[in-house]
Amino acid sequence: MRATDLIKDSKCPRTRASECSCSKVKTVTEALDTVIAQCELEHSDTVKGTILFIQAPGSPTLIKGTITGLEPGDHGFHIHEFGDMSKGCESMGGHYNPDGVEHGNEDTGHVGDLGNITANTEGVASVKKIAERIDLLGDRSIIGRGLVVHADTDDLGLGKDAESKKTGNAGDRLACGVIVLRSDKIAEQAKDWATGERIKVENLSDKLKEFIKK
Ligand SMILES: [Cu+2]
Ligand SMILES: [Zn+2]
Repeated sequence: MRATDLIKDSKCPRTRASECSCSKVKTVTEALDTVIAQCELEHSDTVKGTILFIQAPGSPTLIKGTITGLEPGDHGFHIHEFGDMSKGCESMGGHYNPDGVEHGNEDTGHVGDLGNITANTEGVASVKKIAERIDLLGDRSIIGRGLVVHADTDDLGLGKDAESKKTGNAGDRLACGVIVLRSDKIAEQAKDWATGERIKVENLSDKLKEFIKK
């Protein structure tokens, strides 16, 4: 599908909105740029956070951010199918599952399965992931979809009940947000998250991989 077809669509397949903001990612994809997206968590008085997603062509997606206001411990963390917040986090649908598989871990479960994030005793979770199966570029781009933080631990599909293979028994949806394409020029945004210094776009992916592993 071409970008112009998406714009003509009266309903966005990902956000269900009347205007589709995800069409812009098609233009970026064609230009083979590094893409940066972000998600601001909403719908909670206590749980707050901003998560960044970055992908260079041919590389995994790097996910980084901080979430505060959580109960200490593990919390399920997933990409859900729709960036639809018309009924809060409940309208975001199930886990993003383009391959029609059962819920599980980051390697073999739903594409949207990002396992757990762990909050410390202060209720702060630092998120740093190299997500091999998450794409910002191409037909399986997660831009326009939803990100959800859950109340309970995701059992990664290893529980004995049927729900384990569906949702990982991760419980209530505490906070969520729509994953949006950052509109700012990538070159101007390409700063080393460790030092704040400007870095060359062509080295961005390696630099971030280094940082994320620290
Ligand atoms: Cu979820
Ligand atoms: Zn899942």
